[in-house]
Amino acid sequence: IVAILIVVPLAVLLSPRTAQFRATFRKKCQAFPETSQRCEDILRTFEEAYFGKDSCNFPEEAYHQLFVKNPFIHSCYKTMFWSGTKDLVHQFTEKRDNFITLEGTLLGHIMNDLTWCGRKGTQETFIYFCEECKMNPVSAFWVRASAEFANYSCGHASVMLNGEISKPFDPTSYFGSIEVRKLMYPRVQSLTVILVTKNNNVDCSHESLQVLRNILDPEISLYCHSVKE
Ligand code: C8R
Repeated sequence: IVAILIVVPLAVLLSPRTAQFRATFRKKCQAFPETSQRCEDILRTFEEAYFGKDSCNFPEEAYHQLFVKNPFIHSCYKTMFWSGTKDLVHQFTEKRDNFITLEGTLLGHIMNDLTWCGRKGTQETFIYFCEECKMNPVSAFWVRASAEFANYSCGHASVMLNGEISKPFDPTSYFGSIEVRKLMYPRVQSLTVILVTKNNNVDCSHESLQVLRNILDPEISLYCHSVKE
């Protein structure tokens, strides 16, 4: 009985979840009327990236076709980045159409909150134990997507940072290690930090914003406002 109690749930966890994953993917893809006719094609291109591959040392280049075939179509000057403020930034941008986050774009919206991976010798999607290695199909997707999103941005960009953590700007985050480094003058003219705090005891003089200034292209103006949550 003990063996059954262990083996059966494990077998369920390790079995392919292709149909379930596809249903979720299609549903989220349909939310974009302008591309809803192409969802099957988008799904196929997406699956080609990881089908038959193991999760570890997964190359971000695997998603090259996905981004070539589905370029961004939003206004590049509305770009809103974030780090450590995922829920807050989406509450903020939901009500405003002058800002767009990666999750407001087709691929970012579909992949947000999903986990997926393949396995050698199968043409299936698995959804458990996919993120055990540093570079896995999920992290590789966000590496590629954040680089594409930042490369596409233009004009006056914004970023919402968390004033309640020790490093509101963390050079090892996706924002700090990928997006900031892709912002180049004159395509991007300024970056405005929205530093969110709970009780105003953190402000824009925070040392971690100096680190941001030092990494950002010197010709790009850096502005900052601290706001109370
Ligand atoms: N970006 C990165 N990671 C994202 C993401 C996204 O749009 N969307 C989701 N769901 N994730 P963090 P960060 C997941 O540490 O590292 C882009 C990934 O699984 O708070 O600076 C976006 O454009 C990832 O592991 O922030 C944004 O500007 C965590 O959420 C930065 O990069 C990352 O959350 C945010 O990445």
